[in-house]
Amino acid sequence: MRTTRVRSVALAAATALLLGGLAAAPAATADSGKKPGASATLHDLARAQGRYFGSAVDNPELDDTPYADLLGTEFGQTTPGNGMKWYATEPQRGVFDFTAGDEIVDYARANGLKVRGHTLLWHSQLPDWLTSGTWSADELRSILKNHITTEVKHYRGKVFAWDVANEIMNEDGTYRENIFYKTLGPGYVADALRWARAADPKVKLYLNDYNVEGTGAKSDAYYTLIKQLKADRVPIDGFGMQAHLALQYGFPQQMRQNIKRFAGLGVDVAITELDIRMLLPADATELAQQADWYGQVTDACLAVKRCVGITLWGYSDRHSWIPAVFDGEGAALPWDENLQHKPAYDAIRKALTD
Ligand code: 9MR
Repeated sequence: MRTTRVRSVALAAATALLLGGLAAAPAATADSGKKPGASATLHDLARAQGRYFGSAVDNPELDDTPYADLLGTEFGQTTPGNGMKWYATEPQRGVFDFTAGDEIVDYARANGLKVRGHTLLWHSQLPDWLTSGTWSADELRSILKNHITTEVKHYRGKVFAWDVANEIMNEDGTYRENIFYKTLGPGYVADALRWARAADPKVKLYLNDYNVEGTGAKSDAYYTLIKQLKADRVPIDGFGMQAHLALQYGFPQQMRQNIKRFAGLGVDVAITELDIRMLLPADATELAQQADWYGQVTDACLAVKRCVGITLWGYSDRHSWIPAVFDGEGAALPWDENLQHKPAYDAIRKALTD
């Protein structure tokens, strides 16, 4: 299975190169200072505005050649959907396996995409040995330090940013009681950031979460935390807003102002996992509203200089985490299941062009 995947990726990469450096060609357009033309990709348009436009990818999706080809041509950035998570990278204590993450890094390199690392620490998708063990604070601290140090060193120079800590806050702005918080207390966040910095002085270090796109208790908690980390000289470079939005819950309040206030703390902001789901079946009204929202998110990012880029959590309805998790919901991406553009695609294009 693994061999087949690697081979098909290599093949896709070779094809891309044979086709005349699809990844390199648009670069010339943007770098030459000319306005990208009608054939420009979303990433070309974003790059002309000093941003990247990307999409996550999960390893098995690389076997879907038309999907992988379009990912490699349309986008300038990717994030592994699962391949760099703890369960995948340290399946046994002290035994590391970077096969899945490396596969995506290789694909990204072959296609000229840069990579966000996701994620060093999360309450979910942890290996059983970690969750089922009983650890003293000293033991868990050393396990966490070793995990972060080893993974960050492995990907040094290969990822430009890390989601160091993912989803560490509750909706009410208190710390999530994950295994690290329960055993180590809130100081684990600063420790994690420091260990990541020690392992790679150049990579951008992010905190990342959902339901933080608008103002509210959860994004306030991150605002306060990042302000404190800065005051304490803890390395923190960015705040990731996942942006898993749903039409039925309304557009996040004051997204632009919220991005702006984080930028005001002296950190970058990235839209890291954008998708906009709806109740199925999708009708024309919902798709139009979705398009409007995609345009609004893009506008909100472009309005703030330190909003560095946008990543879709998969770009087509063909591969999306949503139907499996939210019964009766989906149609969340700008490309449909047949890799055809939806109204959302045109709305993003328009926002990136205007
Ligand atoms: O896309 C990921 C999916 O394949 C996994 O099954 C799921 C497990 O929770 O994680 C998905 O990605 C999540 C991301 O890592 C963090 N933010 C929420 C994303 C959607 O669940």
